[in-house]
Amino acid sequence: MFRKILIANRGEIAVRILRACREMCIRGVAVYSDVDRASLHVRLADEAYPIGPASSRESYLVIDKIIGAARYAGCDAIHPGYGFLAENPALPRACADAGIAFIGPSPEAMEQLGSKTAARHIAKKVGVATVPGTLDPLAKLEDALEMARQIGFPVVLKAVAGGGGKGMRLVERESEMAGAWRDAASEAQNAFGDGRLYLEKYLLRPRHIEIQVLGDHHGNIVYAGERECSIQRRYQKVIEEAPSPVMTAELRHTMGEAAVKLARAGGYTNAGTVEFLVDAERNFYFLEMNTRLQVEHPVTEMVTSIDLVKTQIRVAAGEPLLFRQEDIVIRGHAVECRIYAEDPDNNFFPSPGKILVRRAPSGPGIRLDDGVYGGWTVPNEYDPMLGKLIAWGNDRAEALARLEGALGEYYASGIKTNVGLFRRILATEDFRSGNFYTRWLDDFLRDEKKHVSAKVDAQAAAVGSVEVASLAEDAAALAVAAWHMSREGASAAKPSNGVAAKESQWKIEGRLEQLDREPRR
Ligand code: MV4
Repeated sequence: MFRKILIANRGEIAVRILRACREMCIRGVAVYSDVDRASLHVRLADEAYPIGPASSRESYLVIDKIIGAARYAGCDAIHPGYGFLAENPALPRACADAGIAFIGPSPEAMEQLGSKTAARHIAKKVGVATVPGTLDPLAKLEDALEMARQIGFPVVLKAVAGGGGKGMRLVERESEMAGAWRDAASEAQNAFGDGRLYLEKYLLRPRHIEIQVLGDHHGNIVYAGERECSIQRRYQKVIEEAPSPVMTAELRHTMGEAAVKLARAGGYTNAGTVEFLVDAERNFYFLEMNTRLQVEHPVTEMVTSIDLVKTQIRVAAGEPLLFRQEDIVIRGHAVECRIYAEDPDNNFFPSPGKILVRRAPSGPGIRLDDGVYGGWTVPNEYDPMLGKLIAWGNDRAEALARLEGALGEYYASGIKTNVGLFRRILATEDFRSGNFYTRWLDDFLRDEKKHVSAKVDAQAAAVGSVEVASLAEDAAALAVAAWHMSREGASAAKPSNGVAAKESQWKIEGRLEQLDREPRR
């Protein structure tokens, strides 16, 4: 077993990995940028080393600095967490050169399964259904048009190097293709340095369900159930749960076998996730594979009792998996909320700043994986996720009841959080009954706005003033903001002094400005 692991990450995931190290009597080594000097992961580590300026391009993304710190500290392994370098095959290659173990798949498997089109080829080869579309990158716009005519509109253009909806464009009719092609290609070029695109049939209201796989270096690969991840905002997951409310034992088995087949064909080891779109008839289509530990891994841990991070470490050290497929049983239900420092009244704009007071929820079945503490300042430079609140229950209803209670207990002052959003989602009949799909949250947020807008319109009509009616839309946006505030409860920063009052006035002006910038529906 390893003696010392360097964690090439920050925030809650660095803390999570440090906890696994501690349990396994392995020393955990943190790295930190200038603005992370006082971060929780640094405080909880056995050792910590600075790796440069706040910008991740000059710190967390610099392989030489990570390897340098690992060498200096005498680490025998590196865990990349998620994001940053986690899916960059250059890191496992540099690890191999330095004689350090990489806690993740081989660079070859990462490349094979990380390229969306290469992975689609593998899926076809092993007989796993993919969404109809191109298997290879498209050479030119004309090819995209021809393919789209063949499979029928709507279609979606996606980046070969993509992920997270970047470089992705919906094309509903032929006339939209040229513009979509240009936009998607330039976005992909900017984000990934690779502007190549491929094309898929656009599925209308699919669910996003992913399968957790685990592979060791002895030829064993198993699946550890699924996670339902359809509740997303602009391609960012917001709530995840395990099991999926629509899953059956039979479908889990079929999807699990498909995921294992894919992982095996790609030479996969360690923890990975196979994403699928599932339609209303429960047909499933392979989407892409994530060759890393996922943000939402805790819901799987809660329902399987498997510690995914300890398993990753064991597997990377050459140990065989401790369980076979038939040993993995799903027990109960787990739901996770991603808590962000963002302003729900300002389009969920990041809201970093100093956390004044913070109370962590607790109680039966409650788990909080976070990377912050009261008195700490959330930096501007990174993803503003504060942590994840996870509730487990014997069934979905119990998990949701516990989650609701815990959300009520969560308190943070000094910064804005999205906690109020979860309470509104949890209150809907659709969410309660498990009746949702990938665009559900975007539709829900749009309808919330419309609802207030309609009320203001009705009032304007009653007043009979043209001037008032023309202002209705701006007023609606402010009203919805006020309505959110009134429902935020304890977690809203209430203007209790001059400074806060001034800030909210400034924000109202900011919102009005934003209304002019955003295209109106
Ligand atoms: C799709 C799709 C419908 N049809 N592909 C969005 C992010 C990227 N990972 C894949 N995404 C989608 N791909 C086809 N052929 C719908 C989405 C999608 C989506 C997927 C998962 C979760 C939320 C989503 C929200 C909008 C669109």
